[in-house]
Amino acid sequence: MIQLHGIAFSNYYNKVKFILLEHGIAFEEVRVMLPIKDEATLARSPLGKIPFIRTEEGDLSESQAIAEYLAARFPDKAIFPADPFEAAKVRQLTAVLELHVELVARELYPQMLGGPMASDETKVRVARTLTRNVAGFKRIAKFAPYACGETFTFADICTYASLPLVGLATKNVLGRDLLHEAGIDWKAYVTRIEQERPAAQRIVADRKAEMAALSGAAKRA
Ligand SMILES: N[C@@H](CCC(=O)N[C@@H](CS)C(=O)NCC(=O)O)C(=O)O
Repeated sequence: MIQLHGIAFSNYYNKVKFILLEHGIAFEEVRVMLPIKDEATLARSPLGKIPFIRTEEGDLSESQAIAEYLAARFPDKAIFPADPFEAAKVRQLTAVLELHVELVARELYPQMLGGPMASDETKVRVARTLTRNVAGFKRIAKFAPYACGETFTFADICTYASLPLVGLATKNVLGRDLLHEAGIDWKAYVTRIEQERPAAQRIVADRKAEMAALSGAAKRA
C-alpha cells in the first residue's frame, strides 16, 4: 500500500492526500515532522521536504511528480481530464498557482507562523511580485464555481490546498489580503469545497487535530 509521509498542516501534503482520498486510492499516513535532517530520510526526500510517498518500487517526493505518478498508475481514476487540452489547462493553472503565487507568498510564512519577522524589503518585494502574479492567476482561474470552470478537477485540489495560505499570509504579514483585493473570494470557494467534498472535510479535521496536538505539546514543553 502507498505510504504518504509528512504532516497534516502542510499544503503540499494535503494536495496529495486530497488526491488519494478523492479517488479512493488506498494509502496510509506516516507522520514525519519538519525539519528533516537525518540522512536516512533525506535519501528518501532529497531536499528534506514533505510530502513524499513510499511505493512498492521506491520513494518519491515533489507533490506534482507524485500526482503524475498516481495518474499514470491509476488511469481508471481519471485524476486529470481525459481531453488533452483540458488536462493541460488544469496543469497550467496549477503551475501558475504553485510556482508564481504560493511560492512567492511562502516568504511570508515564517512570520505568520510566529518565526522571524519579514524585513521591510521582503514585504515590498513580495507584495509587488504577488500583485502581478495574483492578477495573472485571476485571468485564468474561473471560479465558476470551480477553478477551471463547471467541473471539479485536479486544479481544485491544488487551489484548495494552497490558496488559503496566500490569503492568510498576506493579510497577516502585509496587513492586506492580496487575493481579496484582486477580487478572489477564496473564503467562499473554500467553504464550497468543504461543504461538498468529504475528502476536504477529512483534511480539515486532520489538520485541526494536528494543530491541537502541536499546540498542546508546545504548552507542555
Ligand atoms: N515543491 C514541493 C514543495 C513541498 C514543500 O515545500 N513542503 C514544505 C511543507 S508545506 C516543506 O517540506 N518544507 C520544509 C523545507 O523546505 O525544509 C512539493 O510540491 O512537494
